[in-house]
Parts: sequence; C-alpha cells; structure tokens
Amino acid sequence: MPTYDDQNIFAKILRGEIPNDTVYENDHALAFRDIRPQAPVHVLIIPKGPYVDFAHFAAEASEAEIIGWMRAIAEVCKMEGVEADGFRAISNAGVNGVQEVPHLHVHILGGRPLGRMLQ
Ligand code: IU
Repeated sequence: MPTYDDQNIFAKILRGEIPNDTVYENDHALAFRDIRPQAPVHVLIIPKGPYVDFAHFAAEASEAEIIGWMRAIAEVCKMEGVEADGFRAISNAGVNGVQEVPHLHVHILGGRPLGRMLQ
C-alpha cells in the first residue's frame, strides 16, 4: 500500500490550516468546491482518513468510513441539484490518472452537458 504524505494540500485543509469552500461534511468525509472549477458544479469529496487513492481506501478503510464517504458523495449530488440532469464522478489515481493531490478525492462535475468521455 502507498505511504500517505500528511503534508499534501487536502491534509492541510482537513487540519484547518488552509481555508476551503465547504459544501458538506459528515463524520468521515468533507466536500468542498474545486478552486479551478471545470463546470458550474465542481465539488471534491474526500474521506477524512489518510488514504492516497481508491485502492488504498478500499483496502484499509473501515466500513463506516466507506459508507460515510459514499453517502457524502450522494448528499452533495442532491444538495448541488445535479441528480435530475446528471453528473460525472471522477477519481484520478497515480501517474497515468494524473493525480495531482495524493489524498483520495472524487470530483463531482455537473450543471452543463459534459460530453462523451469514452468513445
Ligand atoms: P487531481 O488531478 O484529481 O488530483 O486534481 C486535484 C484537484 O484539486 C484539481 O482539480 C485542483 O483544481 C483541486 N485543488 C483544489 O481544489 N484546491 C487546492 O488547493 C489544490 C487543488 I493545490
């Protein structure tokens, strides 16, 4: 499993060292607006625990953490009003995925037609 770098920017956000535009929080997850939005709705949902990516989280997180993160994703979609017209959920991992911040996050994008991603 990868080693978690607790100096990454999302770890600093979780510790309250850097401000963020929070849209939702529960015991196990925090959701905030992306600083470089790619769509009218662009929210990042992160688990509060120290997980690098999806595989790390799936292997080591507790069931409560997994449920808390998944419910946060669903709650954000509801709160941001993208459920009806649809949205895209993306989690980049590693070099090929061009993961910039090494703390698991899912991007929720919506509010406009997003086009086909896979041909
Ligand atoms: P990634 O490629 O999935 O790791 O992208 C990270 C995202 O985090 C990217 O969309 C950034 O705009 C976003 N972000 C942020 O919201 N706040 C920050 O302080 C930093 C990056 I650094």
